[in-house]
Amino acid sequence: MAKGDPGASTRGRRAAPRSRKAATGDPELVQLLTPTGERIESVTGPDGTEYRVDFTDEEYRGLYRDLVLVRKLDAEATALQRQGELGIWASLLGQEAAQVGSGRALRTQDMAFPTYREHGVLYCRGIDPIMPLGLFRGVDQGGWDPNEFKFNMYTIVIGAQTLHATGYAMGVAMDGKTGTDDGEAVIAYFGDGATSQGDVNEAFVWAGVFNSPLVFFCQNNQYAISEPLERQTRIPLYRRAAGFGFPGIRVDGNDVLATYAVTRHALDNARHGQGPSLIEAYTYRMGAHTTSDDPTRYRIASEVEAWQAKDPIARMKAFLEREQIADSDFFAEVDEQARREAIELRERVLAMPNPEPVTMFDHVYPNGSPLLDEQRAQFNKYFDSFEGSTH
Ligand SMILES: Cc1ncc(C[n+]2csc(CCOP(=O)(O)OP(=O)(O)O)c2C)c(N)n1
Ligand SMILES: [Mg+2]
Repeated sequence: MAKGDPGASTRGRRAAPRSRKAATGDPELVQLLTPTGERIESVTGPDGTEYRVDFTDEEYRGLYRDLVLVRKLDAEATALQRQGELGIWASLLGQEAAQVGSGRALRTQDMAFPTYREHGVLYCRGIDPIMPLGLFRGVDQGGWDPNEFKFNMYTIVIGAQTLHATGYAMGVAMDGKTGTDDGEAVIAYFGDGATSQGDVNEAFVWAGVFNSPLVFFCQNNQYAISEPLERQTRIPLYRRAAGFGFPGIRVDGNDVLATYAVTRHALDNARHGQGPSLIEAYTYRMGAHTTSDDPTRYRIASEVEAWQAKDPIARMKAFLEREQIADSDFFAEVDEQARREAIELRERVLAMPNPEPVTMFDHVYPNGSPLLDEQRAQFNKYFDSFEGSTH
């Protein structure tokens, strides 16, 4: 995986794409890389903002590597669940560009609040991918230090993290950490279904009224489990922002370059004290909601096929090939790295020790509680009643 911050270095920059300059076909969708891998030099958003990226060849290759590694690790986790090694897995298949593009747009000091599907953002934040697997294997509580990685805990309660992010962002502003190039911004991830939750709408109100340094990043993957988008909204989701008094924009979430450009712009506005915004990353959940779901029950194969033609990795590969930024040796080397990392991840998952059952009572409260102590004692007595029990 490419380390560091794509777009931050000024060496070896590609001044302009070698492919044709084109205007975006859809004014409601910011796109810098078409599904066939053609580069669009820049796109002007509805408010006049010009979106472009200015990457070196190495940075372009780094983004491709991220996309491939994230997809492979996700596929390995799905396989592990199918073999009974994880309790459940929420795959990000199809959403790699939305996550890598936004994840790489974050600066080191920015704080992210994820859902349960943000494995690609987690990866970009430098967290060991084994961490969420412990959670989904049920052998630990999936903990990492949010302050160390600037990436909060996975949140299963739909939309709740948008309120946490809003409170956190209000605190960032109150601490005077905005207003400069080094200011801190906050990003809250959530899905299309979450936009129907009260929590998310309350977060919009508070962030708007307090002009908080927050980017609401909605991955519209077209479904909330089996509920399609048309059951959530009658207008494009990004337009809801206007009603809360801040800007909204829709980006092609299968385009890692446009997602990066739009997110970086929104984060920079936030860190400079210009308040929140909503990004709707228009994408598609190519797999099941989780491994417990069977999407063939509620959607037709032709829809999935239509989105496969918009695959985020295939278009990036087509671009790198067309522009001769990468050759077959590079692609083979990335595939080999992905294969090695997946094997290593599998070995580490299988080697994870089972926790002692009584540890489920740990970490519930920072200083314990009499009720919990009583329950622990009852549990120990029950557990000891089994022949040969040790703990
Ligand atoms: C408050 C709450 N209600 C219901 C659920 C059950 N649930 C889990 S995922 C999900 C759908 C979420 O859809 P969306 O926000 O589009 O996110 P996606 O899973 O598509 O990324 C629901 C209803 C929950 N976890 N939390
Ligand atoms: Mg969804």
